[in-house]
Amino acid sequence: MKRNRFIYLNFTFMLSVLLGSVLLAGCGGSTTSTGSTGASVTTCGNPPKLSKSTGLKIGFSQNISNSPWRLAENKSMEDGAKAAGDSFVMTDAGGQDAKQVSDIQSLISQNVNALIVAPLTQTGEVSAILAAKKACIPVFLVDRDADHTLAKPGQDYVTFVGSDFVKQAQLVADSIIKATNGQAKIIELEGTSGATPAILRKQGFDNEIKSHPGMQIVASQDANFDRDTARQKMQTLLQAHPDVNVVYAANDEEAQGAIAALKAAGKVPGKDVLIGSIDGETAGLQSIIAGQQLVSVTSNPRLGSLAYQAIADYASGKTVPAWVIMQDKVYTKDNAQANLVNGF
Ligand code: GYE
Repeated sequence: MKRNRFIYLNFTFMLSVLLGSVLLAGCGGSTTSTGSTGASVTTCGNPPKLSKSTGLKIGFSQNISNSPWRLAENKSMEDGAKAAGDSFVMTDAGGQDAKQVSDIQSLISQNVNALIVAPLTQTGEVSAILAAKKACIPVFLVDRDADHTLAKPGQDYVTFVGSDFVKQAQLVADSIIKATNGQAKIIELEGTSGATPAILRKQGFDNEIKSHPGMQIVASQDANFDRDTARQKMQTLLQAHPDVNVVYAANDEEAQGAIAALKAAGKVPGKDVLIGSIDGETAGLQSIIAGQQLVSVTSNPRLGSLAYQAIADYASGKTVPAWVIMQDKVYTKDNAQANLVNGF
């Protein structure tokens, strides 16, 4: 009797173990443990391996779709999926970290094979990136990176596909230093607070002008990478600093806002005030051609081909570098017209 009971208990135990693992596999879960570094380690790889290599279901989490840059990026991601023969689901967080976290969670529960995430900020989406890892879904960050002290490329996510933001800002600074002979009173319009390109573009610009004592930043404000926010901030800043002769804007949309505010204040952009920014969007190129903007360094939004190449390489077991760098160009009056076709 005792022996029968033992066999029975043993049987139910084994049955529940079996059932548990079937359930876990079904929802794409994994067993996790905490390694010596405190980082979570999944049984499906660090980062998780791709469960298949063709006919993937790709989830793309966009942080906001409010500008030509973002629309060009969305198209590039969708086109890339088509070209690869993958299916594509996209979410749009409307500029809210909390919404982007729940978007990513929803893509995880839709059992996507891989996630492409354009995080709004460096820290805001980290919890969701780690949740995807836990659910055995490899994550590819595009356009903006995450804080490496909280989530590491090559470990928690596969890679960051995007531009060298420090270099972009250095190139803008170099153009401005040259055009002003190192004498400038500058208004700096920053990008969305906490976003990688905002942080690194400020760092790159501020460091580059440091060795030129005649280059002085008189005011620096967050304009959220947004045209109308920049216009309003610029309007107020111009009242306090009517003698500025340079605007450095973190993207072309902000530069467009600054140009509008300068015109409204009776100033001639491109003459009274030189403007430098980043992106290479059509509006920026047209402003350069019209003599109203000095320079725009590209930040190519068409990251799809690099992203899907990284996914294909990862699926075939090739090593994907922690950073897949998008190469950028400098647009000035010398090449703006010829590159108008590359605008967006
Ligand atoms: O420069 C800007 C956008 O994250 C690199 O974000 C991107 C930047 C881009 O809003 O226009």
